[in-house]
Amino acid sequence: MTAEGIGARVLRKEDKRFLTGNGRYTDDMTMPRMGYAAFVRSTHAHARITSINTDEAMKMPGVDAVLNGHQLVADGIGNIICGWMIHSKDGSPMNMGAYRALESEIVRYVGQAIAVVVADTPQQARDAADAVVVEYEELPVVVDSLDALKEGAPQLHPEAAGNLIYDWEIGEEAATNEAFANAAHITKMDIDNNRLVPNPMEPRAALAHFDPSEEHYTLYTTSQNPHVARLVLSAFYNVAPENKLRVIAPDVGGGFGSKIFIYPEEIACLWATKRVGRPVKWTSDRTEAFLTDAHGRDHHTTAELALDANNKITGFRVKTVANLGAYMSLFSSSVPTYLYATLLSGQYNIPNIYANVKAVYTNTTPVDAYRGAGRPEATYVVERMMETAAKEVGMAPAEFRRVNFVREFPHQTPVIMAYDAGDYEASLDAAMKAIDYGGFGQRRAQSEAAGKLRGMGMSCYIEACGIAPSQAVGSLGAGVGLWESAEVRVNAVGTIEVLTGSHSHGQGHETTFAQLVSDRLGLPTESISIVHGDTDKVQMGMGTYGSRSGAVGMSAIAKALDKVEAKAKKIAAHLMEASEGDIEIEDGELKVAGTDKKLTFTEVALAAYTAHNLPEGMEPGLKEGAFYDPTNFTFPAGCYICEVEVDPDTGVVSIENFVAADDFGTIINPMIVEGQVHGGLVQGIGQAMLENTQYDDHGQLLTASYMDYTMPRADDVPSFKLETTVTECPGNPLGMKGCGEAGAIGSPPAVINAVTDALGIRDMNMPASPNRVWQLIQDNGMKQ
Ligand code: MCN
Repeated sequence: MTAEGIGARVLRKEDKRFLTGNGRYTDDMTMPRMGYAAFVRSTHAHARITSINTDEAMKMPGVDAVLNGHQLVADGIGNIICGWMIHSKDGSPMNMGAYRALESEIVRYVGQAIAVVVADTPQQARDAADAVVVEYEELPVVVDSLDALKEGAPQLHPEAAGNLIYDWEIGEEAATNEAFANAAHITKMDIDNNRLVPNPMEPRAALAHFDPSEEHYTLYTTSQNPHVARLVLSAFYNVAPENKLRVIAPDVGGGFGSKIFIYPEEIACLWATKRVGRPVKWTSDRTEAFLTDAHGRDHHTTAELALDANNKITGFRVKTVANLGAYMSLFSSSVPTYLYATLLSGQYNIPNIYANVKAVYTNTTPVDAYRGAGRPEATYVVERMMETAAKEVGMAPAEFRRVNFVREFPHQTPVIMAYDAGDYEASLDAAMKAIDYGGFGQRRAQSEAAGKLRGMGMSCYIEACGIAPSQAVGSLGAGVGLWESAEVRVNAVGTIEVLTGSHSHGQGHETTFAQLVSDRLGLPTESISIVHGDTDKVQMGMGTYGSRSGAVGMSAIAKALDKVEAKAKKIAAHLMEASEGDIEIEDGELKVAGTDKKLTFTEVALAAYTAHNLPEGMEPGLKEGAFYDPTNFTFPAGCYICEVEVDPDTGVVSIENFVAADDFGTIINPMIVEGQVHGGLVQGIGQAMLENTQYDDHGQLLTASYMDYTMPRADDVPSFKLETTVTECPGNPLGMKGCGEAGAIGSPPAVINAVTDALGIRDMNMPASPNRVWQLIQDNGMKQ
C-alpha cells in the first residue's frame, strides 16, 4: 500500500500530455511520401450501381489512384463479418448479407463506401472523389425495423428473407405464459429506444503503410482493440498474415464502443497502400462520422409484467425488434441478444421471463455497440415497466422495487445471468437520502406555485461487465475468448513497464493500472509505465469495451504481479540468507519480518539481472506474464433518481437534481470513477433529453451534423450528487466491478420516469425535447 495505491485520488498521469497538446493521435502521424485517401460514398440508401466512371477523377492533379470494389474482390480481400453467431429459435444460423469494404453492385445505406481515391493532399483526394461519377438505379427503401418486417417491404439481402437476420428467444415461454394466465395485475407498454450516434471527440482515422522489403504492413488506427483488429484483418479479410501486420492504436480520443469494429476504411487503406506504393492516410470528417460510425440502440419493444395479489412480479414477457441497419457489424448480433435480454431480470426476483428478439436489416447505417450496448436498452424497458406498474397498483415506486429486489446471492436469473453479489436496497436508500426524497412534495408545491410542473423518477439498474468466461461466451457463439493478458517487466534499476492488452482511450488506465502496481510493490507511480495499443509490443489482448479493463485487465496484471513478487522474494531471501516465507514487501523494500534486514526493490531487481548471486537453478531477469480469464461477469448496480421541472409554456425540461448511487465493488481511483460516471450520465441524459437520429423516407440521415443532432452541453445537466455503496465482486482477485458504462445505462429511465411523473402521463418516447413535451402537454389537456 502506498499513498498512490488502491483507493487514492491520484491525478491522471496521461493528462499531462493531453492538456499540454502533446497527445499523439492517428491523424498526427506522418510518413514520408504519404498520400491521402478520400472515399466516394453512396448518395442513395438503396440502389443498384450501374456504372462508376473515374476518368475525370484520374486526370485531376495529384491523383495517384481511384480504386473500387471490383479490384478489391479481385485481390481476394474478404467481406466484413459479424463475429458472434446467433441462432434463431428454430435452430437456424443467422442470415448474414455480404458486406464488402467497397461496394460495386448494390449500395444499402447513404454513406456506404464505393471507391477510394489516393492523392497527394487531402483536398486533392476529396475533389477527385467528388469527380467520380456513379450512376445508380434506385431501389425502394425501408428505414424502420417494424416496416422492414412487413409483407411486401423492400428486401435488402437475398440471404435474409423478409429482412430477418434472426428470430431469437430466451427463457421459458410456457411457464411465463402461465404466470400471465394467473396474474392479479398486468402492466403492458410499448417502449422504443431511440437510435444514437456515438460522437467521440476524435473522429475515426487510419494510416496504413506497406514495406515491400519485408512484405510487412503497419496500420495506425483509432481502435479500442488493436489486437482484435489485427486478428480479424488477417484471419478473415486476408489483408496480411498476422506476423506481417502491426496494428498501433496510439492516443485515441474516445470510442464509446464505436471504435471496436473494423470498418471499410481501415481495410481499404491497408489494401490501397500496397497498390499505390506509398503510405495512405484517411481521417473522417464529422459528417462522414455521422453517416458511417456504427450507431447505437434503435429498438421497438412490447413488454408485459405480471404481478400477483401481493404485488410480487411473477412473469415478464418481452418482444423486441432490433434495427441492425444495412449490414451486420463485428459484434452487432450479440447486442440485442446476450447483452440485452440476459439483463431483463434487472435487480428483481422474477421467476419467469421470456424474451423474443427479431433482428432486422434496414437501409440505415449499421448498428452495433454504443456505451452500455444492450444493457441500457434492457434497463430502460425494466425500469419504465417498474415505475409504471408501481403507479398502476398504487404503490410508491421505491416500495414496489423493495418488494421485488433480489436479496440473496448468488442469484440465478431465468435468463442465463447468475448475479454474484449486491445490495440493491443499500443503493436505493443512499440515493433517496441524497436527493431528500421526503422533501419532494414540498419542492413540487413550490414549483406548482411558480406555474411549473415537477416530477421525480427512479431507476435501479444492473449491468453485466467484463463479458466472460471465454468457454461460456464461446458456447453462446462468440468468435473470440474474452480473457486479458498482462506482462510486468521489472527493469534492472527497478522501474516497471506493464504491458497490457487493454486499451485506454479516455478511461485513465495509465494511472489506475500504475496505482495497482504501486500498491503491490510500494513504488511511486512515476516509476511505472503502462504500455498498450501496439501489437508489436503487447503480444495479444482483447481490448477495451464492456467495462472490462478494471475487472479483467487489472486482474491479469495482479496475476503477473503475484509471479513477480514470488520471484523477487526468492531472490531477496537468498541474498539475505532468510527464509522465503519471512520476506515482506513494503514501501519499495523487501524486508525480513521481525528483523531490520532489508533490500530495496531496486537492489533485488539489479540482482536479478546481474545474476551473480541467484538461487541455484534460477533464470536471470525479473519479468512475468499472465492471462486472466474471469469466472463470471461482474454486476455493477445502483439507484439513480432524477428530479425535473417542466415549463408548461415552452415544454422545456430542466433537470433540477440528479443522484447516482453506484456499487462498483473495490474502487481503485475514486476520482477517475466519478469522471466515468459523470461522462456516462451526460450521455444517458443526452439520449433521454436531446439526441434523436432521424432518417427521412428515402433513407437520408437528416441529423448528420451538430446543427441537427443535439449533443448535451454543460448547461443541460446539473451538478450530480454521487454516492457509493460497496459489495466486493467475488469473481476477481481485486473485488472490482466495471464503472465505465453505468451512467449511460441507469440514467435514461430515471429521466423519462421523472418527466412522465411531472406531466402526469404514462407513456412517452425519448428524447424529451421541448417540442415533444410541449405537444404532450397540449394532447393531455394540461395547457389551455
Ligand atoms: N476503475 C476503478 N475502480 C473500479 C472500476 C474501474 O478505479 N471499481 C477505473 C479503471 O481502472 C479504469 C476506469 O475506472 O481506469 C474504467 O474502468 P472500467 O469500468 O473497467 O472500464 P474500461 O476501462 O474497460 O472502459 C470501457 C468503458 C466503456 S465500455 C465505454 S463505452 C466507455 C467508458 O469506458 N468509453 C469511454 N468510458 C469512456 N471514457 C472516455 N473518456 N472515453 C470513452 O470512449
